[in-house]
Amino acid sequence: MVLTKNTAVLAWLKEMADMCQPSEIVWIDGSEAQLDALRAEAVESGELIKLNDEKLPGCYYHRTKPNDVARVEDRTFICTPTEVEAGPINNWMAPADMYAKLNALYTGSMVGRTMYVIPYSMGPVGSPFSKIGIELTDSIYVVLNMAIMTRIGKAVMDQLGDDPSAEFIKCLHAKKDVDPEERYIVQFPQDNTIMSVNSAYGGNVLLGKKCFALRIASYLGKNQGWMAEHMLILGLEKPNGEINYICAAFPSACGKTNLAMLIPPEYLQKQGYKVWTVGDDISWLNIGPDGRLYAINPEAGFFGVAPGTSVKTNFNALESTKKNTIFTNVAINNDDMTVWWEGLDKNPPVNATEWKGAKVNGPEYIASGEKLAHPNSRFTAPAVNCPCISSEFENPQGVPVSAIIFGGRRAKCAPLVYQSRDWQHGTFVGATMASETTAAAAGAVGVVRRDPMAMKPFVGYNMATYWGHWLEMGKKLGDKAPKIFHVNWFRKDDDGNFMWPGFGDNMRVLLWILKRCAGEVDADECAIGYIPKAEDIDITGLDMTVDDIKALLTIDKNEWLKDVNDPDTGIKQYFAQFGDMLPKEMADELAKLEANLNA
Ligand code: OXD
Ligand code: MN
Repeated sequence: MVLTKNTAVLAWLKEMADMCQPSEIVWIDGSEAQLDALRAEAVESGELIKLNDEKLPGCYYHRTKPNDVARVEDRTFICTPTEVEAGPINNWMAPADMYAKLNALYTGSMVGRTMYVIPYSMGPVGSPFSKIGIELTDSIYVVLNMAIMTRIGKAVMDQLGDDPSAEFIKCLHAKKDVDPEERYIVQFPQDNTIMSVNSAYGGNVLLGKKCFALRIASYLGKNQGWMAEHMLILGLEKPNGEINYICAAFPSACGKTNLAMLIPPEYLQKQGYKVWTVGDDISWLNIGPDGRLYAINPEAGFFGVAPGTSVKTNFNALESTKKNTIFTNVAINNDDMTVWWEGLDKNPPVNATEWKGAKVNGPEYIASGEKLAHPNSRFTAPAVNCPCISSEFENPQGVPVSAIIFGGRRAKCAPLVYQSRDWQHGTFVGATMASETTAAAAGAVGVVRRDPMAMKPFVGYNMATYWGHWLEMGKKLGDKAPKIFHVNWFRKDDDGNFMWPGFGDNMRVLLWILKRCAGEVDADECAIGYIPKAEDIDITGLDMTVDDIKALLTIDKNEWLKDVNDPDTGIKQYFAQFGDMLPKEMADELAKLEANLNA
């Protein structure tokens, strides 16, 4: 059944179908009956494996090709009319050349296959801040994941309506041969178009997530006066019932999902403190009628990294995966058809299937140095499963943001927490964000990688223009702007030990941040901004002293000057690549930082 009369949608669909030549076109209406039939079909074909329906009701398993297990930044393109619009840190190709290349790849790619038409809404259907996409795909796995990660179906088409000028994002995905040499993930920001080919891995094919909700949306936001950010959203409830909302941006794999679902230390729980999750990965930020910044989570599920998720590290994420979840590239316990991954517990299954599909003895396999689950194996879990999901999750107006936090993994440089002087300085703090590589990844340890606002792989236009947009938003927000902070949970002492316990204890830092927002606590101004007075970070119940907190808050001026001037990884060097496009305010802030450090 065709779900729309919108002539713009139908014309585009015809053009794509004529190119891909599917044997059948199926509209996804969002009904459970249709999704159930697709699950059955995918189990029949082997695309999905049904898991234990008592222990993991409604859960399925999927395995991707070993060459197709992660986002591919080197094959991701921003095709703006000119190269300068895409900027120096995005891959670029002229749109006409890219369309020609892609059209050749898509031609006949769905012969003998079904093209599914998925209407989806990023954000609650009908929210003034939500946006609509339509993804065409030949993968049932994509349909079923999109059904968890976004709001799909007929209600979305009804919301779009019949006006051919109504805005929607055109998304085309063809699995093709999953050939890594011909894999392309392409955004055409000026055309509201996303094209993905030769992959079946989530981040490359669930086109609502990184491709739309960050790359295309960041570009729309610049033109329409809002922001799309790689940020979690959490609500912190005080014993008196007041809830303040915080957005936080950390580079991929730096613990956004863990912070979003934080469980406070016991002594704070007893006092009545709670944390509520609005989102774990993406925020869309709009200025509300009262002039404050409001956040919605455009997603409806969590596409989380499984390894490392346990009862201890993230109880709420684990609980979220107990029903109606799709697991990708984890290990299977064949004794009871449940799932396992490194870090879940200390009992790898003996009768296991590892992520590539080989039957192995789990403990022996691990002892030989192998991994049962791929390090980037994932769960796709509905947000409604999360025990701490916020009551505001579906609020079409979003939640008012009190604080924005940036952060990274820095062994030495950044203190546990500091506050920027104002929005402009906060924009600079975000723009100069960096994280260090760990021993877990191949290559040198401790190498600084710049990842501005955690948006390096996700900004849909020139990063320098994006900083300019941040500055513009700050001007519009004026004194209603959220306060901007920077945190570092990963500081190490001279022996290489982490100095801060992290996880639930990060709540202690959030409480200081909210006190600063409410003007309830003083801070010391230093070269880089405002740092806490050590005694204002609550250490109740921790095996730490005020001196330990002081050590976490020290600023080593030489380390900071190196961060500014390092010829390979320094801020100056990083900014230089943007040439004239760099906003003057960012150059001014850099000069101020250097002068402060030399004073
Ligand atoms: C993600 C990422 O998958 O940031 O969320 O890579
Ligand atoms: Mn992310």
